[in-house]
Amino acid sequence: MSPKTQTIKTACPHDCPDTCSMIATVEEGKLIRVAGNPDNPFTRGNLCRKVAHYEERVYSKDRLLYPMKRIGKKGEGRFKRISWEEALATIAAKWKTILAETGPEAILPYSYAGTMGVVSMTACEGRFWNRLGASRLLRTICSSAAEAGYSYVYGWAGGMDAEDFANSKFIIAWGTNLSSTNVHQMPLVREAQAKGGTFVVIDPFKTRTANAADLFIQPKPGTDAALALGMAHIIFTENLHDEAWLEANSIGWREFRDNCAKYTPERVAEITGLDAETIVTLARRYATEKPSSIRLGYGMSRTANGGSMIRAIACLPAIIGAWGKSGGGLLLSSSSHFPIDRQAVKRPDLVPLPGEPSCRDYGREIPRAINMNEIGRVLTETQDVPVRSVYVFNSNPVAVAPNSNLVVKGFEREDLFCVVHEQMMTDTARYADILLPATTQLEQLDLMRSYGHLYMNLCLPAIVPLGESKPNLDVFNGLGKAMGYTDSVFDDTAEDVIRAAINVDHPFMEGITYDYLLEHGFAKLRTESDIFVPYKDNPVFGTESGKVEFYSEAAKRDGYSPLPEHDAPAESAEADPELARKYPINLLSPAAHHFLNSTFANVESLMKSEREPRIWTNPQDAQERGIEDGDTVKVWNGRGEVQLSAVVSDHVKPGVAWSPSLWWNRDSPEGRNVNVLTSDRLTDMGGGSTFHTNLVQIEKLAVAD
Ligand SMILES: Nc1nc2c(c(=O)[nH]1)N[C@H]1C(S)=C(S)[C@@H](COP(=O)(O)OP(=O)(O)OC[C@H]3O[C@@H](n4cnc5c(=O)[nH]c(N)nc54)[C@H](O)[C@@H]3O)O[C@H]1N2
Ligand SMILES: Nc1nc2c(c(=O)[nH]1)N[C@H]1C(S)=C(S)[C@@H](COP(=O)(O)OP(=O)(O)OC[C@H]3O[C@@H](n4cnc5c(=O)[nH]c(N)nc54)[C@H](O)[C@@H]3O)O[C@H]1N2
Ligand SMILES: [Mo]
Repeated sequence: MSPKTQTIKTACPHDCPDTCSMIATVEEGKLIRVAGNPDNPFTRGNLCRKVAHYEERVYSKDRLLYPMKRIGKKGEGRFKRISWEEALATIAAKWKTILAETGPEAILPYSYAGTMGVVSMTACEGRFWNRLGASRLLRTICSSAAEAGYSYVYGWAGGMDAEDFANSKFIIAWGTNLSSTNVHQMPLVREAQAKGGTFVVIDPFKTRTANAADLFIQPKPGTDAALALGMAHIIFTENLHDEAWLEANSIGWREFRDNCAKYTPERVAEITGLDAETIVTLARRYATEKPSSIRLGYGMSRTANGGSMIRAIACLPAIIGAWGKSGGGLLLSSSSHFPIDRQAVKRPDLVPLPGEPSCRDYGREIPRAINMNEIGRVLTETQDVPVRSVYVFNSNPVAVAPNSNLVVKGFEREDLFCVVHEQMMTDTARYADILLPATTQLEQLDLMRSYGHLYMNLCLPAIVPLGESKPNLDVFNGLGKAMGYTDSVFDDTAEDVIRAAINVDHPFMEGITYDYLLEHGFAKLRTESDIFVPYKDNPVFGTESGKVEFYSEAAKRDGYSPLPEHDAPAESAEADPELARKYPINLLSPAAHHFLNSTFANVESLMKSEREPRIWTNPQDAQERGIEDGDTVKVWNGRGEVQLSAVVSDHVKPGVAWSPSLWWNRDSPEGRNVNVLTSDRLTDMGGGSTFHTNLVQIEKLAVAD
């Protein structure tokens, strides 16, 4: 290695369960390459296709390098360079006017997980916005339905150690496409298979993950609650449940058992479209080939009945007494295992000072909350306090939010003062009045938790910021000062935030200090055993009763059935036959292999691999419409219309189509991606997104002669 070559320990910041430990190689100040850190037992030295050539993204021609102000029409993308001083002063002046005239709830931060950093995401969602008293954003686009469904059973707390799947005899990947979305989980699955274990995939689409499965089960979308309750019924009737464990650790299991009796194999077969035999075999094997485990994804919960589906599936490991034993249980998310000091990071104590405009002027104790899935409606419909300004960071709503024709209409509003802080000239950035350049993770200091494993990573900056780009925290500190706030919190550095975050008295954090992380880069939470086995001895769950709640008073209070049930998702043939006659195809729109939501969808090599905006349709549906493989098709419903290239394939069953997310509007035919079709209806629980519950019609696009 030449003396001018340096290696720096960092981690991938993107919204993915794997959160890989990375080593960046820098030569003369330039990022040459990134590699997976071979010392991390989960990363194992490998990066996914998307991140393996991260230098392509860091030095992308789309990078924003200077603050700019709009000089063209909204969305046109014409800007003029300005200084940071002018940018911050313009924003502060505009916001002070809005504060005086309408109050701080007229200002809406819109952000998600463009970076998952404790500094750049968690701290920046709180702090400045709390002090301003702005509208709160309900960050529901991804995981909230699943969390709500899971919580009724267990209270919210994590699950299995991802590394413990290697010790399972029977693994179900249920509604998650691990080979694309959780790549580093797959070697652990293969380890289990090599030891004789069975790997099952349950998905309405034959995914890459399904290709690695010993058993692939393809139910109709939105019917998994029926499948899980049917499995439970078989387990109870064949006496395969663990009665001693249920007696000691749960409430309501007998009522649950009795209620499951209506989910007979025949009825479940009818609902799911599976053979009764398949359902019975799956239940028996799951209950007897122990230890058995379930990897549950957030993906499938983005269905109108997603909360109920997750709730029903979550009951299964408790029935068979899978918890507390290595290789058994379930993993939805590991994020709640990380005991960081959220108060110190987010600073909920910061509020507008007495006499300053606040939500109290509207009779509210805390600022009103806006569901991010409804951003289109919120920006276009009358509100008691109108949204007059939106500040977007860590997100690209014009491309990623559902019902996007309405989202665009909102962002087109001439009277909406729109600030976007971004790394790239995204579809959303084009709508900014003031556009601010953001650093990438390679240019900033941060701390990463993970929602897929138990390793914490310190990310050191590898290169100096490109152009005049700045990290989120620096911008919020600058905005705090421009607003005239004198609170010392706006002098905090990223290192201050990280040190405060990990300064907790918790056994999982023993010895994980800033200095330890500086030296080692990453650390696994210090759980009792190297492989964490939750709910081992006399477990206490996070529910009101402290037990697993098959019967949930909390659910009942919230207006749901106290016992898990299957109900057909809204906007399905069962729930709305009239709509289904017009739009007979159920469109699923999950993660693309080579993109991460809309991130990486501007990296040329990855665009090439993803080919073009496509839709998978069954040969029977295609034939009925005269569609051949490769044809351009028009896909539409009451919300809008897009053009996609057809892949005629039996990877989907008749009546179902699949279009991965997400191409930029910029690179989509007629400037519109699949989210024109997706619904802004919320899930049954948790106010989540419903990217998989959309009825559409498809036809071959007539070629003009
Ligand atoms: N390559 C890549 N990786 C990613 C992402 C990405 O966009 N691309 N996104 C990241 C993010 S933000 C997240 S939240 C995670 C999501 O990761 P996953 O949880 O794996 O989510 P998806 O791939 O969106 O959806 C998973 C599967 O759910 C299936 N599905 C849809 N409806 C149903 C149903 O009713 N029942 C069942 N059983 N399955 C159903 C879809 O066909 C899909 O294959 O991945 C992260 N990783
Ligand atoms: N049709 C369909 N739509 C979907 C989904 C789907 O499955 N189907 N998935 C949904 C899901 S699960 C999710 S999580 C959402 C995700 O939606 P988003 O959170 O909007 O995710 P991305 O598209 O990855 O956009 C993140 C943006 O943040 C920027 N960014 C990254 N780091 C930083 C930083 O440090 N500072 C600033 N200021 N910006 C930064 C990136 O450049 C990128 O443009 O999309 C949802 N949309
Ligand atoms: Mo997500």
